[in-house]
Amino acid sequence: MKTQVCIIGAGPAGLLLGHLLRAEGVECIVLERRTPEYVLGRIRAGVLEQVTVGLMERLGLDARMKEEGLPHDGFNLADGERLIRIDCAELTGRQVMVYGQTEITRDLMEACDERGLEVVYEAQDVALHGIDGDAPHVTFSKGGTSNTIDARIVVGCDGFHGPSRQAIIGTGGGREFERVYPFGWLGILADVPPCNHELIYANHARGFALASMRSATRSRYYIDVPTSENVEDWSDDRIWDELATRLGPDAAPHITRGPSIEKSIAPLRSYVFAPMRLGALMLCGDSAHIVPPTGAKGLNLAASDVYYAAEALTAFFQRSDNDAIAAYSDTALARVWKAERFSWSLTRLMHRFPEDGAFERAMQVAELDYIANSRAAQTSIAENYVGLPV
Ligand code: RFL
Ligand code: PHB
Repeated sequence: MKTQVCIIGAGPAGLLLGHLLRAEGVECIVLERRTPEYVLGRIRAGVLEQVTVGLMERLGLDARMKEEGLPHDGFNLADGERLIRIDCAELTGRQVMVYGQTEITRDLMEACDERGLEVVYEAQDVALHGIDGDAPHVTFSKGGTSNTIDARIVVGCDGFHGPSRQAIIGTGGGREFERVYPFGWLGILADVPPCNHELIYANHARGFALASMRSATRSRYYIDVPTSENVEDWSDDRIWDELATRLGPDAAPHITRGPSIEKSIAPLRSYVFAPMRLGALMLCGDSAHIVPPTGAKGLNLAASDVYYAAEALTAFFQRSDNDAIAAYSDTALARVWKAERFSWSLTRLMHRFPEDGAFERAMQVAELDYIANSRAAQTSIAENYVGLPV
């Protein structure tokens, strides 16, 4: 097989990039290790920035998002006593969209046939070759048959555990920056109405909690737990009790309990791999960076990488212009680092770290009080939350 761009991974980054390239007449093939059902079964992001919404609009795949998504003007920080509302719409003129990653992925998947985007699911043993030259190829097997794709450019959209970043590391290239946190988020999804019409991030003496949602009838909640914890030890009742305590007196009376339809623990990590390109291989999304979910930035960063990558690849294949590909890593990383900073600082502010003493706790109290009383501080948080410009 031969194509212009071989994309590895059919998560949101890979599918978005594939559709953007097809819309510009660039040939591409997407290779995905899992089945479509498996990809759709992963419950992840819920909050979309304008960059992500804008790409779906540009593709004309925004109809269901406009119909079912929930535009939010703001969100809340809870400090155990009060709710501090961050009014993003008033402070920045922009909103965020609550629409699940599962739904975006479904919208992108369902448009593949009609738009001629070829996705090979259940592609096993995907391996990258010759990425430091200008004639790379990708090998994989499917149903016991070995296949080779010759491409001009390979884009790694294969998440944190995929082979693309490892291919760069294998050449001795690149540098890793990492911070692992001493807790994970235990998430619960349930078909019950949300306890509040906007998200609440809470810092309570017993730990962090987040009240989020997918729709008016489906709620998503999280609490932080030590990384040693097992999800089997957390009955639904135990999670609901903990949420009611941590979310505090404003929210607790409005929590509707119900059976979980999904329950899992996700570790928290900040990670950046630089550069995000080596020769003919570009990295997008979680393959190059991870943020803790506290700022709702992961999927949105994947979308901004894809935006830059699509522009660069279109210039290259339509006009033989290599400048944007050469600049891709620096351009993408400038935005990535700012989102890393925001996610890290919000994580620091809203969680109780086991190593923290009285001083660190006093810093959290002072910062929350500052935010509660400063329009400048609220504006800074709001502009990062709605997403910095691409
Ligand atoms: P993905 O979604 O991991 O997709 C990568 C795809 O590559 C495939 N793959 C391979 N394919 C072929 N061969 C191989 N060897 C392969 N290895 C892997 C995988 O099967 C998969 O289909 O990465 P992508 O596309 O970069 O997207 C990134 C986002 O998924 C991620 O950043 C977000 O989910 C992070 N995140 C959030 N982001 C937000 O913007 N807003 C949020 O509100 C938000 N909440 C969250 C989150 C992530 C969470 N977890 C579980 C990590 C909440 C949680 C709990
Ligand atoms: C979610 O709804 O899953 C969600 C929302 C906001 C976050 C993280 C996750 O910061």
